[in-house]
Amino acid sequence: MKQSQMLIPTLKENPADAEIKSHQLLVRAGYIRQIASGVYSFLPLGKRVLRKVEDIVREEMDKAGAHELMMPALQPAELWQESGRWNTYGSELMRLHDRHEREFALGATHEEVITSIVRDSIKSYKRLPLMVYQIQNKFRDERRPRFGLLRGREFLMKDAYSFNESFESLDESYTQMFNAYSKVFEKCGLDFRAVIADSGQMGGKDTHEFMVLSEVGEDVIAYSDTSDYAANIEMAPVVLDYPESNETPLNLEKKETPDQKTMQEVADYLGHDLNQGLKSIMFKVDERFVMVVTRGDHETNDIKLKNFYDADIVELATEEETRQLLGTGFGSLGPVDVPEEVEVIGDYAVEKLVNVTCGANKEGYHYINVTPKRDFKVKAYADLRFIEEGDPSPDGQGLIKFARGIEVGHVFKLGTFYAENMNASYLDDQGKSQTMVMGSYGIGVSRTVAAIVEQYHDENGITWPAHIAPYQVHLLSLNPKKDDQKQLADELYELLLSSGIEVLYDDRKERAGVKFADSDLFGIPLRITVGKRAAEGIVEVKERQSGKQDEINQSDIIDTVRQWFNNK
Ligand code: 9G3
Repeated sequence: MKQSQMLIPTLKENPADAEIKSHQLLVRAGYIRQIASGVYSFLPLGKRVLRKVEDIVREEMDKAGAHELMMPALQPAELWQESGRWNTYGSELMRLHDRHEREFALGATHEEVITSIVRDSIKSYKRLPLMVYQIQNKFRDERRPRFGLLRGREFLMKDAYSFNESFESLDESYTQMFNAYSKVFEKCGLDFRAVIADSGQMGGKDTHEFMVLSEVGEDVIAYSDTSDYAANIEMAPVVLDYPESNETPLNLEKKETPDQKTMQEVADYLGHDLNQGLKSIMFKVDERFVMVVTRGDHETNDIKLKNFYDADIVELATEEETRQLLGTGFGSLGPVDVPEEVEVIGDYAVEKLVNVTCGANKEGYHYINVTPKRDFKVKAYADLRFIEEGDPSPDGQGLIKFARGIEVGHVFKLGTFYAENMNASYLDDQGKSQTMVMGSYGIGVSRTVAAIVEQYHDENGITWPAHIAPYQVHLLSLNPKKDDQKQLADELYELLLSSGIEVLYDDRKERAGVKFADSDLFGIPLRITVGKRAAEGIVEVKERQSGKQDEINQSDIIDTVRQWFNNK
């Protein structure tokens, strides 16, 4: 392609709202443009990269025995009412009315649609397992879209669905998809980890997330420093056995703690460490009010809390709700003598404590010498806190460390949730009707493009892996006004094209400096520059990633380019 005829609007400066490298570089290099918060256009260079990633995904899905189809983005509300999810998703599910005032959703995911198709067309065990997939834009009205393509409101996803006779068969499909995902992300050149994840709203049990390691990742991975254990911190279990305390319980006492607001201030005022205080947080869990009590230095894990109650909604109680319930604000909450409409649950780390402090549910007062076993009742003790660095790895090998990750893939064992709710059944080999078992498998294709840029860039721009770049060769003619240079460059362009090499030709009437700067931004793996030595048939070849450059004779160009890519 000739740049003089293309839409590649490069920018010298980072756009104001772009905080991370992938967002900055994809915009500056003219790959994407935002048209609304979290909504992007892929311009020609960006579209070519998107297609390269799609093709890698498509190849591995097809090899895994999945068949590509295309479902609509417009989904009738009735399907989500059948599955029961119309009301479990709030304003994140984008909804609209058609001209007849009928309700629709813009597809955030397609479990309902595919189940409605399969239940009407698959009746016999002989047709299972079935694995289908699509690559299509999804719509999710994120509260805070940010980081460019990493968290958008319309984004490209590959979503696959398996329909199985049994959980054993689902395990096979799941493993096939798991392995296919590993190949996809290896081919994308990504440094990734498959981590044990939380199945969240989807029900089902096992799920894994594929995380690209990156400091700008929103997710935190808890991994073992000696084994291959890795889990999303949301679900990583704490497997500590807390020792019995050998302290003698002292008498409970109420102490004035005037103007001490934070846990640390109270601890300092009463002369103890954070871990000798109790932290009490009020939550609304579906319709109930729950006080979660943790050790002062720990944090409540709201995903574990949600799973403990198998709840739909978990959110912090407001200060006024708390005041109505307990007669005090957040500064001095505690589990001693709470009204029965407040359920108290504690993290395991609290159960065996002796002589600790907690709020007295009275402004400016705290209890000291609190012994949980003696001084307050809990509905239960459970694993409710976030795992921390240094905690033992749940697999019993080594200690936990943290890394940040970008979730680019997620595989789920759904079980029978959708098939039950939507009557997707089949006749088994005894002619008996059975409920189908399902899996669902997603890759964020547009998010993967951004994740690759996060791992492949330098101070001058993007440095794409060879098979992801929008073109293989960037051909520059430095001074098209000089006939010998223009003629050689035009010839080389035709030669490269006719040799089947993907070439972007910078034939613009721009200064050399502009061409080099844009070329570094684009990140195309090989650059061929036609300059002063054109008359001798000599051109310069430069590798974008390594910066290595040579001068070669024009007759060696095709072999040089072919060999370079064959080794990638
Ligand atoms: C919604 C909205 C957001 C959502 C969902 C539904 C996440 C939703 C989970 C999944 C599960 C798998 C198929 C591909 C792989 C992931 N966010 N999920 O179901 F209505 Cl607004 O999407 N689906």
